[in-house]
Amino acid sequence: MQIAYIGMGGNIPSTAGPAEATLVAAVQRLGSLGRIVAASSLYSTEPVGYADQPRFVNAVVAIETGLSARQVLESLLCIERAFGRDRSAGIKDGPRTLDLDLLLLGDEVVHESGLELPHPRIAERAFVLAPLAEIAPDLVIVTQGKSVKELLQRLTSDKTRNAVLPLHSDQWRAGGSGDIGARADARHADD
Ligand code: PH2
Ligand code: MG
Ligand code: MG
Repeated sequence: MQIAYIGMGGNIPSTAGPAEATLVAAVQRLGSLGRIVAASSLYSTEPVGYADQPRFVNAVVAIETGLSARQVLESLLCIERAFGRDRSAGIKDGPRTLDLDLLLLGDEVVHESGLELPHPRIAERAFVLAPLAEIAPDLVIVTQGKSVKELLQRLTSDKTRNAVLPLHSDQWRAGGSGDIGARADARHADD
């Protein structure tokens, strides 16, 4: 078993509703990959790469899984399609209903076509590092030789102040990710 960290994002409505509702529904589907052990808050984030589009909703979840990196990737693509993602259409870095990125799988380092681990752009993206820092601040990204917290500090400046804002969402906390908090509380009560 290893921990897979999955980046979630979206900025246009899917059949599940607006991006927030898509992520709520999608995290439930992610339960089919293994046991969800942590989920960040949702964040409202400034689009990176292609500016002329709505803000994104982003989050990161951690899943304990026995699947291989390829198997995780295939499952993520399948869930993206279920929420209307069409990879043959659209602009690079442009609007999307749902994007699920495999960021890390344990300490695996992989350089294959269509599959790079750790995710090659992890250190440049506050919309990934901020939610990841919420659930795994001391995790070291082997290819960077730095922890998530250190990488995020390096990115944070006045310019990026409004780029990544936590979003309060009852829907998200009441959905798949809310169960995690409840389980942690229950465990604490038994201790
Ligand atoms: N995803 C991209 C490109 N730009 N910007 C934000 N804020 N959030 C994303 O998830 C995102 C992006 C390509 O996957
Ligand atoms: Mg992607
Ligand atoms: Mg992406």
